[in-house]
Amino acid sequence: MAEFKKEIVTLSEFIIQRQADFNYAKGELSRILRQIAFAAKLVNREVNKAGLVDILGAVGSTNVQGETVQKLDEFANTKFIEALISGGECAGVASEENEEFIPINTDLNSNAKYVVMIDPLDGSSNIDVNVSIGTIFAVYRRVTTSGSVTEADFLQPGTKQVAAGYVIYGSSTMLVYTTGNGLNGFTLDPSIGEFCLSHPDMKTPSTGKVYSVNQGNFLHFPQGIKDYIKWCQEIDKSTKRPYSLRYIGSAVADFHRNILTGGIFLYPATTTAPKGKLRLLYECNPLAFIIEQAGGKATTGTQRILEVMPEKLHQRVPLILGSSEMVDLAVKFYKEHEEKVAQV
Ligand code: P6P
Repeated sequence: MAEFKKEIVTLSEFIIQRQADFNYAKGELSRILRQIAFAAKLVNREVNKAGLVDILGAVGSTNVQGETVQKLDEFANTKFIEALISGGECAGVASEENEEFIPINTDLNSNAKYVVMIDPLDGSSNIDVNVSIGTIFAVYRRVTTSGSVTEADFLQPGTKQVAAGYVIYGSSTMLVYTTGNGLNGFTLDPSIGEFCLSHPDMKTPSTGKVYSVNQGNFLHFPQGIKDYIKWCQEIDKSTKRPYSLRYIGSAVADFHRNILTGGIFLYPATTTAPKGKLRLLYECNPLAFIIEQAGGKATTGTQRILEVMPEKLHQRVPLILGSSEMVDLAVKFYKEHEEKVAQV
């Protein structure tokens, strides 16, 4: 009797299988997810050629056909927005690349119920040095009921997300997403051009031995964060310290490694960046939704990220996220000092 291999589950098949889990049974949210995956494949193809661009014409110049060679983050932005428009289910997009949100008012999207917030190519400055980069996205139901979307459709708290995910363009390209029923990772098989289920039901360890922070900002951190980082560096066998500092400078790459190994990522407020650096709508909220689905936590230091009420499209917030026990301890250090300062 022939032995049959374990079936390959493609992202498309998985979305259809899981449609029943979620009230996107009508297929609208499925189509948005499939369009995002399609655009990710186009971006992946260009990112992988990035090193060759100099031969083909430096990015931002014109190529032999006289076409402008787009910067890759602009290229990525264009491809994700075009894919969302052609999917017919997206009423508007807020992108890191665009100062204002983009209403989608085509006939095809006239009944669209969803809006998407996206960082099309986060960490793009790392492309030239061949470091992993990523796409981060969040999907919400629109709150306005007809006509063109308004800013209110985008200034929703992270708890209202119906889906979130990231793509990491690394040694392999993966798409990891959640619709609130667990977290699943798919690895692109270039030989068949399909994202295939490779990391079912992802969970992050409750603790780890890795902390990710830009140590160069140490002197500008709040005292409580400095105290926590010093704690990570102390020698203590019982808690497997000192921890290792792993910081790639590409949030998706640091986040993805820490989800798998356990760890904590910190981008706190500093004297030079009083609100932190990472953006609430299309970086912190989707990563917070994802990490919570994996059993981890995400906070500003004083508030659960998903409960922050957005005030501006490109709002920055301080971010501490990762393994639950590590986040809890970092917050304890942070609050202890804040309370001392308050008592002074
Ligand atoms: P810094 C990339 O520019 C990014 O937005 C994130 O991907 C990354 O985590 C962070 O900035 C790095 O910032 O200030 O440490 O270089």
